[in-house]
Amino acid sequence: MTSLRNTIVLVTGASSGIGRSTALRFAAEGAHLLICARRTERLDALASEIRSAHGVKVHSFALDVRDRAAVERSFAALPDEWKRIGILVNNAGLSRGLDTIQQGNIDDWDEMIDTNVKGLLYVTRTVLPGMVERNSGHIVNIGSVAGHWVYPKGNVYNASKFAVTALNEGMKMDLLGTPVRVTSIDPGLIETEFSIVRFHGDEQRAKSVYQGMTPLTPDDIAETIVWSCSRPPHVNISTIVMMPTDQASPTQVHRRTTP
Ligand code: NDP
Ligand code: 8X3
Repeated sequence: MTSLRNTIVLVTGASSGIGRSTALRFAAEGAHLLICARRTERLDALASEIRSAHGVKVHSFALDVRDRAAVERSFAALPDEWKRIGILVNNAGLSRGLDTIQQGNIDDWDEMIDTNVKGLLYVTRTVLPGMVERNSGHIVNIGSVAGHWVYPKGNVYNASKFAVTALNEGMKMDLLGTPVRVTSIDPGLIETEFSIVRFHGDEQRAKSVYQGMTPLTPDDIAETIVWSCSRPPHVNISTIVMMPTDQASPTQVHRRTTP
C-alpha cells in the first residue's frame, strides 16, 4: 500500500461531481488538497467542508483549464509548500450537445476540445516536469467509455475522450524509466451535472439519461481513483473501464421504465 497521508493532490474540476467527491475521498486518507475550477464559491464551500471534516490543508484557486497563460500563471504563483504535487487528477471536462456531425454546433466542439484535450495537456505539461524531477508522482486521467466506443451523435465528445485514451498511453510510454505512474479511469453513466451541462441546462432531458436504471455515483469513481493511487509503488493501474451493472456499452442500457 502507498500511504496518501500528507501527499499533495491536485484535482481539476473540483466544484462538482467526480472532482468534488475525489477531493473529499483523498482528504479522508490524510492528503492535502489543491482544488480548482471556475466556480470559486463552490470551491470555497468544499474547502471549508474538507478542513472541518478531515483537518487537512486545502488551497483552492479559480482556474479555467482552457486558458493556457492562466494555467501557467496559477501554478507559478502557488505558495512553495503547495508546489510539490504528488498526484494530479485531470478531471475537469464536459460534453456539450448530442447532435449529428452535420448539425453540430461548432462552439460546442471548441469547448469540448479546448477543455477535455487542450486543458488536460496544459495542466499536465505544467505539473509533470516537477514530478519527474522529484522522482515521484501519479497522473490520473478521467477518460470515459466514450473514449473506447463511439456512439451516434457522440462524435466530438468521443474524439476528445479517445484523445484522453491516447494521451494516457502516450504518457505511460514517455514516463517509462521514471517512477511516475499514469492511470486512466474510464466510466460509463454517472449521475452528476454532466448531462445538465451537455444539454445546456435542460434538466428534464438530463434526468431522462438516468431514468429507470441505476447509474454510478461520483463516490464510486472517487473510491476507484483513491484505490489506484494507493497501490504499492511497483504497481501501475493503467486503465479501468467501469460501468453501472445496468450498462454494457454506451448504447446498451437496461431500463426498468422507458425514458
Ligand atoms: P460535472 O459537470 O458534475 O463536473 C465537471 C467539472 O469540470 C466541474 O467541476 C467544472 O467546474 C469542471 N470544468 C468544466 N470545464 C472547466 C474548465 N474550462 N476549467 C476548469 N474546470 C472546468 O461532471 P462530472 O463530474 O461527471 O465530470 C467530470 C469528468 O468525468 C469529465 O471529464 C467528464 O467527461 C468525465 N466523465 C463523466 C461521466 C458521467 O457520466 N458523468 C462518465 C465518464 C466520464 P466549473 O464549471 O466550476 O469550472
Ligand atoms: C460520459 C459517458 O456515455 O455519456 O463520458 O459518453 S457517456
